[in-house]
Amino acid sequence: MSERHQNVNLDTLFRSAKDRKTIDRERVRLDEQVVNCLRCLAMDAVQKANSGHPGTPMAMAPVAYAVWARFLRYDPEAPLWPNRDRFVLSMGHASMLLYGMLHVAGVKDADRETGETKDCLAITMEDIKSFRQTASKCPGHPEYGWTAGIETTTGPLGAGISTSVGMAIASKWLAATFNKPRFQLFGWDTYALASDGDLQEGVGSEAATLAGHLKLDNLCWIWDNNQITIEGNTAWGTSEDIATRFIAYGWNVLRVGDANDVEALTRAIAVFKRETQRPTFIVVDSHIAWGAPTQQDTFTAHGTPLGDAEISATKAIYGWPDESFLVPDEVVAHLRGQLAGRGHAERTEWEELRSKYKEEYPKEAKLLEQLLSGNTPEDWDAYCCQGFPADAKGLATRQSSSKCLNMVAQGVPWLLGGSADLAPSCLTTLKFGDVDDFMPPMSGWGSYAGRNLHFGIREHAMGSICNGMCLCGLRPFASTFLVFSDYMKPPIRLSAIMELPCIWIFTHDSIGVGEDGPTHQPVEQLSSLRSIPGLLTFRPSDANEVLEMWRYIILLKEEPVAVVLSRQAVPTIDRTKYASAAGVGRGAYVLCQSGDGLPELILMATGSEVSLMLETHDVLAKEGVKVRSVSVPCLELFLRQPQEYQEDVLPRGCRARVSIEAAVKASWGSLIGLDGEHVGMITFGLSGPAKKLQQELGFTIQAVTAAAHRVMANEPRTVAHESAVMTAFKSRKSMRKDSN
Ligand SMILES: Cc1ncc(C[n+]2csc(CCOP(=O)(O)OP(=O)(O)O)c2C)c(N)n1
Ligand SMILES: [Mg+2]
Repeated sequence: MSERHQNVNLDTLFRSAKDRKTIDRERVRLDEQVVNCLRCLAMDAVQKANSGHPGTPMAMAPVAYAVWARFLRYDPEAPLWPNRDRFVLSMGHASMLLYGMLHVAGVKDADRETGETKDCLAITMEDIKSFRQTASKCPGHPEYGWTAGIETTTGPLGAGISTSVGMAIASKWLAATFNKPRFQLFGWDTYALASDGDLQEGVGSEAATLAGHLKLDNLCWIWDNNQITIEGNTAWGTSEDIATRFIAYGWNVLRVGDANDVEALTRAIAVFKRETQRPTFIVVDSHIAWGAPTQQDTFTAHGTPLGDAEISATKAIYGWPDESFLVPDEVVAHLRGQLAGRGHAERTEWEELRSKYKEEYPKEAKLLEQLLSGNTPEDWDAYCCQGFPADAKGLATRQSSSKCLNMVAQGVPWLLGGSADLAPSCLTTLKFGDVDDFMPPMSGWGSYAGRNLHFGIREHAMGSICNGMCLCGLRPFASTFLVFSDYMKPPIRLSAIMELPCIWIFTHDSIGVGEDGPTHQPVEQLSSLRSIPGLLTFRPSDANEVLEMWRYIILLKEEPVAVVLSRQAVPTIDRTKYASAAGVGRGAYVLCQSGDGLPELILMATGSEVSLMLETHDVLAKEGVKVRSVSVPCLELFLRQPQEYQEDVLPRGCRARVSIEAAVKASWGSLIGLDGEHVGMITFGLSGPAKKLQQELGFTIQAVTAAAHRVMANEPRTVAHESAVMTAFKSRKSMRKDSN
C-alpha cells in the first residue's frame, strides 16, 4: 500500500448495510440539498451577471459534492495547508460551481504571500452576487492568487488537467524527498474535473500519457461526459472512444452512468483511493443544465443565462424555494460537517507531525520551511563560481548556463526540471552528486525524488506541468529550442498571469543554428515572449552575463523568466576592459564608450550580437565617432528602471541609435525611436552554415557600420526597405520553385 493511502478511512464510507438503512434517508436528503444549493447559486449568479455558464455547474454539482464532502483532505480554515488535496476545475467556464463550493464550505481567505489565513471568507455572498464584476472574488474564470481556494487559473481548455499532473508530480516528489519513517508529511491527491473540451485539446492527451507513464496513482480526472460543446453535440467534432484511449495510456478507467448518483460516484472515487499504480479516469455521464425543463441537454445552456422563468421552473423541479441566492443553514452544516470535520483533524495532526519532524530532522525541516515560504536557502550560491575568465573563443551561452544551472541547483534542492527530449542539446541535465531521474521507482530508472524530468516531446504539457509544480512550491525549469517556445506559449502566458517563478529555458536562439534552416531558426519568438506582460526575457551575451542572470532569477518569487541562449560559441568579454556584468540586474548597461560626454551614436545588442556590436564599436571609434555600446540582456527589466537610470544609459540627447539582434525589430521601437535603425531579421532564415548566414543576412561589421552612418546622417532606413527585403525574399523563394 502506498504512503498516501495510510490516512484514508474507507470504513466510514462503507458502513454495514444495516447502518445505511437507518441513516441514509436523512443523509440523502441533505446531500441533495447541498447539491441543489450549488446548482441554484450558479443559476442565480449567472442570471444576475447576465453572463456566464450555468449548465455545467448544474450538471456537475453532485460530482464536486462527492469529492469535497466525502474525500477531499482539506481544511476550510487553512486553505494553504501544504498537504491538502488539490481540486482543479479544468473547465474554468463552470467557475460558479467552484465559487459556490468555496462559499458553502466556508473556505477562509488567505494571504498568498505570508501564507496566513484571514478571519473572513474567501468568497462572500456579496462576491457571488457580483459574479464577473471587477471587484468580485468571483471573476469569469477561476484565478489563482486572486481568490483563496483556487489552486490554479483555468479557462483555456486543457490547462487545468495538464497542470494537475504537475501537482501530482509535486506530491510524489515532496513525499519521496521529505517523508521519513513515521513521518508521512506529504502524499496529497489531486482531483481534476475535465470537460469534453479539456479532453479534445492536445495538451490534455500529452499530459495524460505522461501521467500514465509516470504511474501517478495520486491523480484522478473526472470527465463530464455531457456530449455537449459550444457548437452542439460533440459528434460534430469527435467520434473517438476516449475511455479506451485512457486505458491505452495506462490509466484505471471507471464509469459512473449518472452524474446524480452520489453513491456510485463515491464508490468510484473509493476505487481511486485504493489504486496504487495508475492514475484514475472516471467517466461520468451527465446532462448539461440538469433539471432545466427546456434547457437540459442543449448547447445554449453552456454559456447563456437561463432566464428568470426557466430558473423558477428548474427550482420547482429541484423542490427548491423560488428564492435567489439561498444558502440554508442545514446545507452549510452538512457540507462543512463532513469536510471540515475530516480536514481539520487531518490538518492539526499534520501540524503536530511537522513539529516533531522539526525536532528529529532539523536540517530537512528548515529546508522545507524555506521551500514552503517561497524562499531560497541562505547559502544558495555556495556552489557558484566568482566569474568566467575572458576568452576570445568563449563558449555557447547554453554551455555557460548549463554550468550555472548546475551550480545554483546544488544550493536550491527543489530546483528541478527537464526538457522536451532536448536535454543533450539544451544542456539542462543536472549532473552533480547523486541527482536522480524522476521516474517511478518500479521502472528501475530513477525515483520520485529525481530532479531530472523527462517530459518527452510534449512542450505544451511540459509548460503546464511546470506551472503545477510551481504552484506547489517547487522551482521548476523546462527547456527546448527557442523556436518551439511557440508550442508552450499558453502555459508561459498562464505562468505570467499567475505570477509563478517558472524558469523557461530556450536554446538555439537564432539563425546561428545554421544548417537546420528556417523551421529551426527563431525570428519572431523573442519579441513575442517580450510582449507577455510580467514575463522577463533574458538573452545574455556571454558567460558572465549568464552567471549574473542566474543570480538574479533565482531570487525571483513572482516572476516567470524566459532564458534565451545561443547554440554557438560567443566570446567571454574581458571585463577588465568592459563594464562588469553586474549590470544584468538592471536589464541594460553601458559596456563601453569612446570619448566623454554625450555620445553621437548608441549601439545596443543582446546575446550573440554583442560581440559584433563591440567589433563595430572599435571600427567606429577609430573613425573618430563618439560611440557608446550598450548590452541589453533583459529589455523588460531595463524599462522598469527609474527614469534617471534609463536616461543615463540612453540619453535623450542622442537619437542616433542602432539595435542589433538576429530577430525581428518589434520589441526595439521604444529604445531606438523613429530616428534609429534595427539590424535584425525581416524574413525567415535560410539553411546554411551559420557564418555564411550571418554574412548573407547582414550581421557583419560592414552592415552595422553602414546603419550607424545612416542614423548619424539622420537618414535611417524606412519601412520601404523592409518591404523591399520581404519582396526579394519571396522572389528568391519563387525562383527556387522555378528551378525545381
Ligand atoms: C483553448 C480553448 N479554446 C476554446 C475555448 C472556448 N470554449 C470555452 S468552453 C468551450 C467548449 C465547451 O464544451 P465543453 O468543454 O464540453 O464544456 P461544457 O459546455 O460541456 O461545459 C470552448 C470551445 C477555451 N475556453 N479554451
Ligand atoms: Mg461538454
